[in-house]
Amino acid sequence: MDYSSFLKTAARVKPSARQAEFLKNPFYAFVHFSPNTYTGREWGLGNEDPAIFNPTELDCDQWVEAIKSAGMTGMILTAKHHDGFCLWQSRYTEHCMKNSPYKNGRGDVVREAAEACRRGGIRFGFYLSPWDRNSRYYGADAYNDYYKNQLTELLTGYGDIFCVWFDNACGEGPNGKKQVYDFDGYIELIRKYQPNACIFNDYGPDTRWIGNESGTARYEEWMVVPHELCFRAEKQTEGPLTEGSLNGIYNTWGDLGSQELIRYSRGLAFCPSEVDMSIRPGWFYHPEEEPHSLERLMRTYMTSVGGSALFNLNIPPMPSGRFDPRDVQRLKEFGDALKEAFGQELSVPHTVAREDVSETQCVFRIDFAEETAVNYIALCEDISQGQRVERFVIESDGSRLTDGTTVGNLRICPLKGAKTRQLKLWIVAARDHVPSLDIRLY
Ligand code: FUL
Repeated sequence: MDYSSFLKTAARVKPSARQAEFLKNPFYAFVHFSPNTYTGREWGLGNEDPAIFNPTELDCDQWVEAIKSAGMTGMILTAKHHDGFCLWQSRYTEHCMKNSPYKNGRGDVVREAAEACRRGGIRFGFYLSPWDRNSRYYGADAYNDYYKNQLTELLTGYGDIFCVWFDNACGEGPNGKKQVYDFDGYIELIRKYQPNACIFNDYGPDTRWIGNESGTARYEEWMVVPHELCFRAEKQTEGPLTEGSLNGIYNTWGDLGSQELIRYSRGLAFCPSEVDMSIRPGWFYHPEEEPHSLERLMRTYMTSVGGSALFNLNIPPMPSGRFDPRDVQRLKEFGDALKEAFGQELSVPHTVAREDVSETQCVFRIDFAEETAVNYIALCEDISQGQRVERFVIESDGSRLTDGTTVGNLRICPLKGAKTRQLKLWIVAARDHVPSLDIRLY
């Protein structure tokens, strides 16, 4: 295969319908709630007494309201974390709400959260930790059945699920053994009962881990990545173009999608990355911690959602079962700041004209009726066609304002109120014919 056909093949790696749908709402919430909330731990030991889990003022509507105030459109609840405690009435274990004093052992936090999401018009999903430090089955085949039984309870009892989240954490269980997870079996079950749910795992199939928990996204983020990395996603091409190997590729690598890298891949997959970060240092609630600054949250949004990734922001409920007022306030400030920045597109009349320069280069000329201050320009590729743009430059009245590499799902470029009569967006390199681009000005 010659180099240009290789790039065209890479440009044609496409999202599934479920991924394309998911990418339309890239900002959603994580909620970490478990016995850890009452012990101050981040990873529970698995031998916690279920009686300590006792939210006396549980208010999932308060969660949903706070989540919505930040502009988030979904919630993923830790139905079970590594400590193995189940936030619902599981038939398969006693280590669950049945033995919590909450509602005299009849409580179901998963149900309350799912119903609050439905009432509030946001999507609901769950995290079911494969690592389980409580289950006596852990370390044997029986554990995979146990896990699948619990998955089935969650997939069939709580309405539409938009995301099933699981990591690869695999420590020792109560009997000192580690587990070989049947991820293929888990995925099959999710597809069977909730075919529209996106599945997050470090290695795909539908979304993948950004590689850190500090909210740091890559400057150049590709949704088209080597199947060697996302081996649970569908392999859509053959390879390699150049003999070599990508052994050892991992989410923490700085480059996961450039031409220089993918030429060694044995096949490419479509798998967007998710930035997962907590609003505070810990995933679970610790009263002494403070929420991150508004500035940090905005920066993370700009580089994740605004850098073609997804943003899953965790808010940990307090032992009472409510969000901390400090977090509620920060979420509201965050939502207000996002509305202020992106609530309304520029109203100054302008025209956009496209001129193709070569097969893979073009220029968009934006002419304003009058001199206009532009804070942001946001670009979106038509990703149903794949991801193509590799480099772009933005000029104002002949001088360079900014430049960048990938566009993908969304690229937000801050222009800091630059005053201009004419902007030019040069697409300097693309993997195939430059796709139709949606250009928004703020
Ligand atoms: C990790 C877990 O070990 C952390 O406790 C947390 O749940 C984070 C979101 O995922 O794998």
